[in-house]
Amino acid sequence: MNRRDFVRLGSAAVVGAGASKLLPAQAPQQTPQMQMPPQANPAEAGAADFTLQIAAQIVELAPNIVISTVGYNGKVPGPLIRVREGKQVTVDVVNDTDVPELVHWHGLFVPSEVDGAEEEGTPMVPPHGRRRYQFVAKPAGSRWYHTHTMAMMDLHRGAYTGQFGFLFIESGNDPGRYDQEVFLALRDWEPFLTTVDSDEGEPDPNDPMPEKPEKPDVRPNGLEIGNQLFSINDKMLGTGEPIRVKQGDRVLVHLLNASAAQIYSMALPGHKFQVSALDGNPVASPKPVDVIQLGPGERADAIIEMNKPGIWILGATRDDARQRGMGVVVEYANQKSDTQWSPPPKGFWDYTIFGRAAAHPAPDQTIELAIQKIPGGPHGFNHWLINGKEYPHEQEFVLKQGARYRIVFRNQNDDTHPLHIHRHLFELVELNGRATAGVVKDTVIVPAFGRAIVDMVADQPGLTLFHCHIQQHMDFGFKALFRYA
Ligand SMILES: [Cu+2]
Repeated sequence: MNRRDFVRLGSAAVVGAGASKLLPAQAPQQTPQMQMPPQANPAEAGAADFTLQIAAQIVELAPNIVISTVGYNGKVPGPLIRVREGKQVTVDVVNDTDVPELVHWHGLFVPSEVDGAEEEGTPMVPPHGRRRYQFVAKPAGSRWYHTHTMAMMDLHRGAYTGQFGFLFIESGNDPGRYDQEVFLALRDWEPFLTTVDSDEGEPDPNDPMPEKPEKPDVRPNGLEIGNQLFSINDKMLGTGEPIRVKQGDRVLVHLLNASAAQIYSMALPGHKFQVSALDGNPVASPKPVDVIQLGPGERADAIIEMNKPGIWILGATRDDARQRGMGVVVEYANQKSDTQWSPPPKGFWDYTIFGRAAAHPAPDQTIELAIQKIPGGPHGFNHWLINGKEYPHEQEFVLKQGARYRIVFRNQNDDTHPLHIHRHLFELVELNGRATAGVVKDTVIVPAFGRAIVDMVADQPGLTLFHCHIQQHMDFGFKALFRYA
């Protein structure tokens, strides 16, 4: 691999001044990304476009705070993979660890055999072995790649490791003017098991909780995941390079929650995020918001207009997470002030504000998925049931190719879950009774005792995994396979 193939994302992962419509004469700046050579036909040539080497590595989160994990190519996040939509992509994965691995291409339309889910039949990358993944890059937008192994009680496997990276698929459509593009992955480190649940902030007092049972479950809760350290990409707040801006700049941020367990809300005091895409898919009604909330697996693309000079923290609204590293400094040119943080105006995240008035074709069939918790089950962990059963579900969910399904997620427990369906996109129809259209996602947060309804067209034949993107929930029963008839 030569130097051009890889980019060290660094603290803020600033990958270059972007396409500026206002500066048409300016030559595009050379950006150090992994770009596909346009002329190559690597499958014939035998060479891969990209190689991911899975190996143990250390990450210096801050001076004197160095953790040990497993990552791709010695970097966390792994290399930014940036390709044009429709391109055939060949990725060689070399596994320099002692355990079988998988790389999942999150949000892509790829066949089950290359999707990177053992449940769907993707072959493992054997310990000290290698496998070639080949797929067509689609659909366009902010996607990502990550390991999909089970971790169970081993907090040094699966999504607890540094095996994740950005995968950006270019559409060629006009992204609008921006001066700088940054990729920001939210992460936590050094997980431990605890009976104390992380503070996810105040619940919305107006949350209708349509799935709340009449009698509360009084069984004691099982062990939850806590974290000691937090970062954006590989750096704790204040230790990496700041995002350097000038007044009037428009900064395009690609946010990814790459945590195994935690939901995060992010803010930049004095500024708004103009949200244009969720999970990489353009939203019907782009809107400015003070806070972006992301569950594990989710992404958001937003433009920030830099019109409040100073030195600011773009950080987690949760104080303990931000104070222990989740943030990055945004520094205007020629400013000498202290680094500032102030809590954002009060509000609650609502996907439906990015939609339009609801109008959905009638579905061919409705699939109900009721999610229940068995608190503090075997090993002291909560176990998870879908329609009364832990994984596996043998023949419950059979899809007819081309049919439109309305899927009702009934979250009948007191936890919030980011629900992910592989290899497909779905459109939000309703969240806790609020109707919407034009919000297309691959992962949706269903609040505690909440209900989300989505429409999905069965247009990707093959085994399709559905699961909670919280690693511990997936490992302890919270997954199911959809099959095509
Ligand atoms: Cu969950």
